[in-house]
Amino acid sequence: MAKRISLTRYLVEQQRVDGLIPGQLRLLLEVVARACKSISHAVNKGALGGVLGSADSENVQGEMQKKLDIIANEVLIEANEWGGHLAGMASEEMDGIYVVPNRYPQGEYLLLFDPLDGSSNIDVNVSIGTIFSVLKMPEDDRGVDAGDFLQKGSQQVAAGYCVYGPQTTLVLTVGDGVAMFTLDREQGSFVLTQENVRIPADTKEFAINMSNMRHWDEPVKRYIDECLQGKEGPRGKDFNMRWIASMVADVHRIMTRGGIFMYPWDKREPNKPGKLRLLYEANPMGWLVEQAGGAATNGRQRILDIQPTQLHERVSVILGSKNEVDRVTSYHSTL
Ligand code: AHM
Ligand code: MG
Repeated sequence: MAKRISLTRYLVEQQRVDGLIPGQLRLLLEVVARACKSISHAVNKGALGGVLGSADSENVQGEMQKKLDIIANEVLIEANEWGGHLAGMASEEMDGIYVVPNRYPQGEYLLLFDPLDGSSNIDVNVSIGTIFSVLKMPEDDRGVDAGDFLQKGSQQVAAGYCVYGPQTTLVLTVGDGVAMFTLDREQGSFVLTQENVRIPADTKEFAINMSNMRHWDEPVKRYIDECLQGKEGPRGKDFNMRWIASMVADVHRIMTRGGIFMYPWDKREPNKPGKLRLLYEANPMGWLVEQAGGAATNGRQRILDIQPTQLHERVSVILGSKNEVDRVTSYHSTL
């Protein structure tokens, strides 16, 4: 029988054998995984657990919160605040940062997350997920503040997501490629199911919310228009389309079989750079995709090179199979 490698063992080996991650970071990742397991159980219970529906509150971005958005946020905070590995946390669902209370030891890491991505899919039983990113506190910093979180994506020391779908799968990078772990519910542990995840450089599948087409900018219109022309058009091949409306699930498909995902800037709210958030969504997903051989840009610049200026900053996102992302990005400089 093939040897089963648990997430715990994988992380211990990354620490011990490869010296890739310090002990505190290993502990942090284990705690995040435990929190994801608990969120997965809550998601699974659905109506039986009384967790569906709206929470009748809005987050800082003016979006209606679902009960599960709030539950997932609390699970992540409660799991992580006491371990001594963190200085603070920031979440898509909280206005400001969460500083680890004085009664607990302070660590040197910062944890950022979108506790439950794809909220519109919760009540309809479609895949959703948790996205997280880990940064180090800037050196010689006394006391954590929001500015400490405004680091480029290239500074991340770990990033991952957990997709709650037909299976619960945790996908992780610590800068040494991407590994996938599937939750074994009977054993209660994540088991390594794929290492060295690679995204093919070419694809025939795109993911974008087509209902926004009339609001897009020319480069995105051109790219999609060429895909839609199929074999008879300039691309000389037929394309397929998928849009799950859960970034986690769309990115997971790309991790599994390639593809391109776009949530570009559009003219609906011209002052907003996009819908998705740089710190909680684009940076962790951008790094994971790059670690799997793909690319991630905002059309003009590599996502990981963007200097954030605000905690809840939004960004235009184009990521996935490298040749397609390069093509869309090149259309931005020629049009
Ligand atoms: P959320 O974090 O509030 O769930 O919003 C982000 C989600 C992404 O997962 C997804 O790609 C996008 O919003 C879908 O948006 P739309 O409903 O406009 O297609
Ligand atoms: Mg989200």
